[in-house]
Amino acid sequence: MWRAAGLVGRCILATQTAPSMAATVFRAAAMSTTAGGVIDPRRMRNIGIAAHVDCGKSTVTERVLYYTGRIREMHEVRGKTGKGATMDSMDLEREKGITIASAATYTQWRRRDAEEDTHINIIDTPGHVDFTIEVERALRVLDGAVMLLCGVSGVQSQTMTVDKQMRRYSVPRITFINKLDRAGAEPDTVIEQLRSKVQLNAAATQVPIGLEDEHKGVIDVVTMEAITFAAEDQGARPVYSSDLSGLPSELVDDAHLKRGMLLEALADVDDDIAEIVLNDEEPSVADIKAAIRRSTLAMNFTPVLMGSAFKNKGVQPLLDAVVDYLPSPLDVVNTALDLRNDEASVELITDASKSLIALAFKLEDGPHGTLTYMRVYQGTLKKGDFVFNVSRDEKVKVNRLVRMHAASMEDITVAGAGDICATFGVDCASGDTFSSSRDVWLSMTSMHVPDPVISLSIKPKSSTNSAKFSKGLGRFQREDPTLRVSYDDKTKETVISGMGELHLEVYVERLKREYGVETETGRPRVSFNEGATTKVPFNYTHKKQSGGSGQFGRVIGYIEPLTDEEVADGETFVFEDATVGNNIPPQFLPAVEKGFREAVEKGPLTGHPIVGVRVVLQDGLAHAVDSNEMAFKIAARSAFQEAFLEANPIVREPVMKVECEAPSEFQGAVAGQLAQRKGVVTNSETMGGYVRLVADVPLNQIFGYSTDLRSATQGKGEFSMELLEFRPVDGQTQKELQEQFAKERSAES
Ligand SMILES: Nc1nc2c(ncn2[C@@H]2O[C@H](COP(=O)(O)OP(=O)(O)OP(=O)(O)O)[C@@H](O)[C@H]2O)c(=O)[nH]1
Ligand SMILES: *[C@@H]1O[C@H](CO)[C@@H](O)[C@H](O)[C@H]1NC(C)=O
Ligand SMILES: *[C@@H]1O[C@H](CO)[C@@H](O)[C@H](O)[C@H]1NC(C)=O
Repeated sequence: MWRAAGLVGRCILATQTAPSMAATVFRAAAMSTTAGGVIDPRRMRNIGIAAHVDCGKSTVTERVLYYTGRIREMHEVRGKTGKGATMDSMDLEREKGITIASAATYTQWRRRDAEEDTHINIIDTPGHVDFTIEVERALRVLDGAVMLLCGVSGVQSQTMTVDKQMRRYSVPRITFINKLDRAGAEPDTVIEQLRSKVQLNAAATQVPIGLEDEHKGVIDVVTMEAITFAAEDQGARPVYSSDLSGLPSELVDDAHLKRGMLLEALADVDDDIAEIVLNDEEPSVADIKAAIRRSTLAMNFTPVLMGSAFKNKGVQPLLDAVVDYLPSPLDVVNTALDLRNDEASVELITDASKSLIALAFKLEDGPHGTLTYMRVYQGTLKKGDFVFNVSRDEKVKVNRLVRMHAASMEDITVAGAGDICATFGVDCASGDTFSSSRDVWLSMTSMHVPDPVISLSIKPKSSTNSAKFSKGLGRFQREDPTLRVSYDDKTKETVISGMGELHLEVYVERLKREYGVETETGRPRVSFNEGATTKVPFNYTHKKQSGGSGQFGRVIGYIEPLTDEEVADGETFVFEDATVGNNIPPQFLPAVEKGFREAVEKGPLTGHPIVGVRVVLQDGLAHAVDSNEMAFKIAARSAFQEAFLEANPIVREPVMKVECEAPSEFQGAVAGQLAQRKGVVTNSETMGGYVRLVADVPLNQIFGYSTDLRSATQGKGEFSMELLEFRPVDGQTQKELQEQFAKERSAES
């Protein structure tokens, strides 16, 4: 759908009036023959709305799209109030159209008194607790966030999860307390909780005019203006008034009090405002706004706004705050990894005239094919251009560029640095980096994919679903390199492996929700591995003389564990050819290496792979007639197997770094459960009624932990985990694993 005419004019005008923009940028915009142009990154905001369930994220997003003119009607969001049941199918269809399901939605907002629009991309932030690569990428492409809280329930343990995500990815945020119309709304309490429980330097920039049924609007304590919203026009035209005389005096007093608290909170972290306040001077509105912006970007302050999205109150001032206080792409430092230089980090420059670096961060299957969402970090992505897939050294043509609106899609010809757009027909994986030429080897994502730590057999409940099942898994695999899908020939089962129980559960759930495939899964299995601990020489001869042509091959050398540095670098197996002379004819060397590689695939103790060994081949012997590739491969494999058993082999298991949070009264219970699961607590801290415990726990001990934790904490505890390292299991466990493997093997034969 084309709705670009107005936009073109504005964009070009915008570019012209920005004197510091590079001249090349302007040319790029002017040259484009159809709609679109490069947007000045200073007038761009890429934001996420971070909230846990039921805070009103959908309602807020919908009101934002309504007030910014992207949708024409307000709907009850997803018919939760029962209205949905009576909607006819056309309404449902329309409702679907505006459901903000897309990974990024574009809109424009003209801030009060501003001369130009700000271009806002709202990025959908998945709310999962665990840190899958997909969550990580979504959070990575946004520059700032609006954190939503409910004015009644305030800070909950899920808020802590949201907080952790924001901190982890260094996302500056503003806070909006929603639902002030609800009985029991207490914004002051919520702000107090933000300060004490979440430990944010938070202060109100608004006070409510009335709460619950009486909620009419807010007083902006920066400008000391009352902002009210009329019910008749669905709050579309907020009324600003600096005459507060009609308001109850307690309310005005409260506004003055909160203004003082705001200045105090800012003075704590901002020298400029501190100086003004210390000199007993009155800071100007501009001074205060600048200080709020600086300290929000520095992530040592969050301004708190409030209202009721449902009752159409407070949304426009929130949008103004997005423009005023959240970072533009120019305010954020982004780096890429130089693949030709040991993944050294390189700072990217948000400049449309530089060479292109763009990241594909999300794939979405839609009626028109697969849509690939991209964030342009540097340079300009143009329709018709060829871009290079850095991960694969491949050239792809960008046939179509679009911007996703709430209910429609707009074709564009260029997207400049800082912008977010989508492409069709670029069949790639999420996480791929694109550049403008073969000479640029910068990548936004590391090529090191961590090894999976857990696996699960999985099959569709009904065989009629097997096509959808494969399609879904194929898609997830493309999106997430840490998810592996394999087929076990022996058991005839599909096996998925990944970074943790939750990681796999997310995909099992997504198969159900997005592909309608119910599945049956086996017991999760931990990915152990085996390793050598000492250096052991080998001298192995494979010899067979049975009737016709025989087989002969000898390999001499040693095996040894890799150094810690090599392991840290991600090495798992190293083969070194240190032979001199031609005792092993060169044509057989690849077969020798192949034999060693086959040997490490399945360790003799537990059947899990052997990692962290080096094989050094020093010498060998061949026979003029009987030597061949097969003979050398077998010699190598057998040599390794013999030597490995003498190298004091060990079994290692993944040990996770587990972070738990729960109200302090449950500290004992949580610590006890961790100890029961062989966890070692490495850190614990309490903050405002909450305790946070960090522990090293073997993954094998974690199964079912989320249920246990919930029941021990009345549902208030939460945890997340990530791989810390692989560690040798204790002697007893090793014995058990070996016995179990031996039993399985004898059952097979
Ligand atoms: N009273 C009141 N209710 C609201 C407000 N905003 C949202 N709600 C209601 O709260 C419920 C949840 O709102 P949603 O917008 O669906 O919240 P969400 O955070 O997207 O929730 P999930 O979709 O479950 O993640 C709905 O019934 C909304 O109508 C508000 O400002 N006041
Ligand atoms: C780019 O490279 C990645 C990683 O090798 C690959 O998975 C993807 O399919 C490639 N994309 C294209 C468009 O070829
Ligand atoms: C390897 O074994 C062979 C046969 O047993 C022996 O003749 C040879 O000397 C050994 N080589 C080394 C380096 O030990």
